[in-house]
Amino acid sequence: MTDYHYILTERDERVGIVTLNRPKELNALSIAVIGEVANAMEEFDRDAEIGCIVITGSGEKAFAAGADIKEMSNKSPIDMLNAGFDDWDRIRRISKPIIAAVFGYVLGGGCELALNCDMIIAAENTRFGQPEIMLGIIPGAGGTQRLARTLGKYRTMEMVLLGAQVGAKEMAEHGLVNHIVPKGEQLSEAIKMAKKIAAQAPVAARLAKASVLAAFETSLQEGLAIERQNFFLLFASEDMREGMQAFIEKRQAQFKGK
Ligand code: CO8
Repeated sequence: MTDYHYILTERDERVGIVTLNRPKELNALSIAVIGEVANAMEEFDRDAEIGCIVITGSGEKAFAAGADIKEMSNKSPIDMLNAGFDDWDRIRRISKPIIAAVFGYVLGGGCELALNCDMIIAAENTRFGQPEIMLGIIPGAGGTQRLARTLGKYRTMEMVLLGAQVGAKEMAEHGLVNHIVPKGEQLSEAIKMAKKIAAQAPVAARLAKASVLAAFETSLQEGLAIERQNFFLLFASEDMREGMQAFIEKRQAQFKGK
């Protein structure tokens, strides 16, 4: 693996783990941090030995307290345009499932990074929020859109107009958090779930993710067509033959990602 400055990467069996590693700055997401996250995730995405990715933060206080305000404070629109924000889109295009293991403050870009993931495991002390309005800006990496699609208009307005923070319990009630766990257990719980995903047929897992994400981009009719095409495509995979044969022979399937 490449050496990174602001993140840590490790593997646990078939799970690739990315840890934001600026605890003194509450894991603030500078442009360099997001670039490294995108690079590390792409590396795991290309790696046939990895079946699922987990992202978390270091320290006790925050998964990530947002984009780096000190870095952004004197930027012009053109600076921002040239700053490499395409890295957010690279993270959005990762094809393997990603689980966020969050705790403490999950604010601004930190909240948007978690929402970019496919599942969220949250410690019970997690506070989600989009406080950008208090800095004279608005969310810029998907917060208004992803929250509105799941939380609905009114609660999202409260988050983005007041910067109101929302606890893990309420986010879970609205379907934005998969599981709430005691503080300190979020990473082990996320890895446990990631290992189960990584044991599935890899191509099916990728196409399952792509099909679910299509629901956010398409009409129902188009989304159903994408699902059906992906369903048919999997009948060309060796893993489909193996999965069904293993069921018939009452044994564990041995998937190869082919
Ligand atoms: N950026 C830079 N530094 C930060 C950030 C941040 N977002 N958050 C905290 N820090 C730093 C503090 O400056 C402090 O540093 P120092 O010790 O050198 O003074 C250190 O981390 C510890 O923070 P605090 O002393 O403030 O800790 P507290 O426990 O008192 O407070 C809070 C914790 C409430 C989380 C507080 O730090 C805070 O409000 N942070 C800012 C939260 C915020 O406004 N986030 C939104 C940022 S804007 C954004 O995310 C836009 C996303 C756009 C995405 C890009 C699209 C293309």
